Amino acid sequence: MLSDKDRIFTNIYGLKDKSLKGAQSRGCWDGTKGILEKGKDWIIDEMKASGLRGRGGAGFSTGIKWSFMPKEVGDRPHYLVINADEGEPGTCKDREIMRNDPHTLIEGALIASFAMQAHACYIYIRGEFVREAEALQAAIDECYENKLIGKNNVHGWDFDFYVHRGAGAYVCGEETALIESLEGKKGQPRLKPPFPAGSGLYGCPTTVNNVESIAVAPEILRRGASWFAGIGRPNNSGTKLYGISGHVERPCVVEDAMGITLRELLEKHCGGVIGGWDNLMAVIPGGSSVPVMNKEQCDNAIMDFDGLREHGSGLGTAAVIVMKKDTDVIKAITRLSDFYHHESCGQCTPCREGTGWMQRMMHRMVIGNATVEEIDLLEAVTRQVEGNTICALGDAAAWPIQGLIKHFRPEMEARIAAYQAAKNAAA
Ligand code: L3W
Ligand code: SF4
Repeated sequence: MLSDKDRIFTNIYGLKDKSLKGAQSRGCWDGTKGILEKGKDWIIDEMKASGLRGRGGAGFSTGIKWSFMPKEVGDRPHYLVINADEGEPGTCKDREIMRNDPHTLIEGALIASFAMQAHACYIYIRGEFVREAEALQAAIDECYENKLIGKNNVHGWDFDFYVHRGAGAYVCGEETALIESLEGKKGQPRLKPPFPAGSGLYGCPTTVNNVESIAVAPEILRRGASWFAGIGRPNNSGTKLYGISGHVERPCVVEDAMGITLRELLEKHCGGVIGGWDNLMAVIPGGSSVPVMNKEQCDNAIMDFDGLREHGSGLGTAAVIVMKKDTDVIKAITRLSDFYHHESCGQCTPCREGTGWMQRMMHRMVIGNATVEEIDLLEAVTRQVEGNTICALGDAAAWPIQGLIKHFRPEMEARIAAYQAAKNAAA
């Protein structure tokens, strides 16, 4: 269990003063210049040693990602881009950072930019996050006024921070679509490689990181990599913001240790599942892009990358969507199929066509207007989409359905049988 002193975010519920003065009283911007004076190599090595894995969903090592940037700046400027296009269904953790603890993010952006020799950071914020963009801009303005950032600032590293508001496309959370959109183009993912570190924003070396990944960096560097690495399990270290929604008594966003069990997470912070643990039917543990788990899997689920992979699911964005026993899980996954079909950018055929096929089949499955053989056909469609697309949206559309078929096939077959019975009775 995470103690209060190990929490990085001290104002996640907005109960305290979020201004610069308030943030400084809680330790933010403390010793930032000293961190920069230790040098970029020290910072990157420390981030690697902390074991921090990207908090946007993919879990790639943050320190290793930073190390991919060219060591010296040549004729192309370096950029840091922060992905605040938080659009994954169920996910609302970065929103709380920007709204209530924005100085953690700005300080992290300065340090990360220095480590990667970038003088500019663009934050791409979801268009719907109006209040968050305002709160962030107010904090940025305070930092400029107090010379914490900007030209000739007190930290000795010229650094500008720009807020760019998105316009509502989920796919712009994919890093290369985000870059295209920042450049003023249609937000469609690019083929990788090249990765952004080689050719990113305006064709220049760029690193794209999630909000939480950047916001935790200052505390990791202040307290030391071994402190962060000592929380959680090897390869799955640190604290984590979990966003819990659905059928719990008190949905919330909370920071706790990686490696906490799912049951403890729900019972400690959310008052448990409505109707008690035995009333649980299913959980999507990491935002809508990871497979749904059944009750038996939930009984033994450990909330980290490896723990959830053991159950064929994933930590993703750590957005935990809880469903109690009377939930129509087929309908819930159908709703996700609608979402992915709507959000497909359409540039690759398996995703453009496949999300439509999956959506249409799910709409028949939800009322049972299908045959049992078509469940296998649906599974085959998901397998043809998975891994055959430019970006992860195709996988994200396929995996929830695969999880449904794997764990809730009897429910699907019963729905089909009931539909047939009703049809026969009416005939
Ligand atoms: C240089 C290499 N860089 C990998 C970099 C790459 C990227 C990162 C991870 O995200 C996840 C998915 C869902 N040289 C590199 C390299 N990189 N190899 O590392 O890359 P990758 O390809 O593993 O994943 P990704 O496409 O960036 C896919 C999640 O995103 N997702 C939804 C996310 C939603 C939110 C939100 O709402 N906040 O984040 C949808 O699919 O979990 O696993 O930076 O460049 N050799
Ligand atoms: Fe666009 Fe889908 Fe292809 Fe991603 S997988 S590039 S969203 S069509």
